[in-house]
Amino acid sequence: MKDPHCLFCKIIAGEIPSAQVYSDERVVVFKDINPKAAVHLLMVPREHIISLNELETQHDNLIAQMMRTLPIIAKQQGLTTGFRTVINTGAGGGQIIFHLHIHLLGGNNLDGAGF
Ligand code: D5M
Repeated sequence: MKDPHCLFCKIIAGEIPSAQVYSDERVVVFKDINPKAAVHLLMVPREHIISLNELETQHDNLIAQMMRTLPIIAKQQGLTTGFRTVINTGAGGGQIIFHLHIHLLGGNNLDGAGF
């Protein structure tokens, strides 16, 4: 489950500090260290999944739970008018940390398709 070289696995294990805003048995949500919006969170599965490319059918329930949890967290963060989610996949998609994560952004007037 845990990759000893993975930054996000270390954050999930509490070995590296983070500003955590939510956790349950399957996912952890913490503040992005380099925020691109007033609210910029990262939702990560506890399981070490590299990216969307590595998803298998066994992850279907996990992904559904993540999608359902995102708007709940957005509301808790005061994002009442909406929010943006971003998933970077692979180096060509701008992924830097190779542990699946969903960016949750808001609190600014986000427009267009930009990040
Ligand atoms: O985005 C990876 C994101 O991870 C990027 O927005 C910075 C963030 N990051 C990197 N290190 C940390 C720590 N230690 N805490 C919180 N956030 C962090 P990607 O989609 O892979 O390009």
